[in-house]
Amino acid sequence: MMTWTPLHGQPYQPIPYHPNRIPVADALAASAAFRARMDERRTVRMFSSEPVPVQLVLDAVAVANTAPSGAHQQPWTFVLVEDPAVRAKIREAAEEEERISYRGRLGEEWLSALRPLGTDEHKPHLTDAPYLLVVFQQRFGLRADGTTYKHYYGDESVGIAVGMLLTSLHMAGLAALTHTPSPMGFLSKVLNRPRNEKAFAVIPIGYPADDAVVPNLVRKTMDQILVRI
Ligand code: IYR
Repeated sequence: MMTWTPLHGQPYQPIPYHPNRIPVADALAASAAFRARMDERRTVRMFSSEPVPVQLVLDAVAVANTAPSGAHQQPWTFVLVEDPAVRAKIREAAEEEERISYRGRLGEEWLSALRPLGTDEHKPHLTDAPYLLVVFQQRFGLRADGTTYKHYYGDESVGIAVGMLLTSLHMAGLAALTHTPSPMGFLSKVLNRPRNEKAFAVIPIGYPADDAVVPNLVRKTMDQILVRI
């Protein structure tokens, strides 16, 4: 395997691609099983502090890194935070922003959309879960010499990568929460990120607490979400 350098400006140099063809019967069985497993995924806000093998999280990040991205620029950086002091700082800053949000900044319409989820400004998961994974979006490419180049479809690319990350974590039996404290500028400072990166999501990862509860949500049905023409 070659080491990564920006593709930007390089010529088109295709290579053959022959992935394993899965027999249809196996594919149907595997996809039905996968669909059922994914239907069990829930966003969790109550975590156990029970330790989690770090390899499970590293594998999920490696899967996220396989996501398709605009011009294959992979405009993401994952910061895995275990240090309790750093996590306490993040929790303090996030709760301060959320207090302002929940006490008026969000507005009545947004607050009533959130009511069924039972969320509020208290964010114990930021310190309870064994890991906090902070996902940053690289707004532009930054070379070692300080020069920059444009990144394309950054929001879409990082969104897809986070989707793949959440899928992997779930398949490893882990719970996660896609938390987007707003504004998130404090994360760049606390985690000392370079000027081309902005925080995209904070993802606590761990096992659910023994007494965890989740909102009683119902998913849309296939006829509500799929149009076949
Ligand atoms: N960021 C806030 C509010 C919030 C917003 C949405 I949209 C949610 O789906 C959930 C929460 C918070 O984390 O509480």
